[in-house]
Amino acid sequence: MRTTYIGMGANLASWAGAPEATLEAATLRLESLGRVTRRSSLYSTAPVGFAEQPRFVNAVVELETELEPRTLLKGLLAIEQEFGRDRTAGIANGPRTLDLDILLFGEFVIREPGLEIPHPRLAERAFVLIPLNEIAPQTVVPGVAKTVGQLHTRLIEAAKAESDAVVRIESEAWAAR
Ligand code: PH2
Ligand code: MG
Ligand code: MG
Repeated sequence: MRTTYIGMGANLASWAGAPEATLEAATLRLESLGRVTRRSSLYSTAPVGFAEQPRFVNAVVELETELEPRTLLKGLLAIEQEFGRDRTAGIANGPRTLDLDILLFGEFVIREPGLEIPHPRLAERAFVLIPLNEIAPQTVVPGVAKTVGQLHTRLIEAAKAESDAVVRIESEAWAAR
């Protein structure tokens, strides 16, 4: 059994409803790939990489799984598709109904086409590090030999100016557990 952390993001509505409802419904679907043992708060975040799109809703969940990394990745892509993920527009960092990224997979370091663990942009993305730090501050990020908490502190000190980049939100759709 491995402890993995899955980054979740959405900024378009899906059949499940608004992004908040999509993330809730997708979390239930993640139970088909393992056991969801922790979840962060929800955050409203400014889009990174491509500005002309709605704000995102982001969260991170902890998933205990027996699956191999490639199998987990396939399962995540299938769930993205269930929620209407359309990759045909081809805009890098563009709008989406659901994005599920493997952030950490136990102690694994994998650098293969289509499968990079830890997530290569983890340390620079507040929309990932803030929710991840909420549920796993002591977890060591393999490869960089720093904890999530250390990376979080470094990023927050560097990015103090952008105050509305990541804002914690409350949603009835996202049961606090
Ligand atoms: N995902 C991206 C690119 N930009 N910006 C925010 N705020 N949240 C995201 O989840 C996100 C993004 C690529 O996956
Ligand atoms: Mg992503
Ligand atoms: Mg992705």
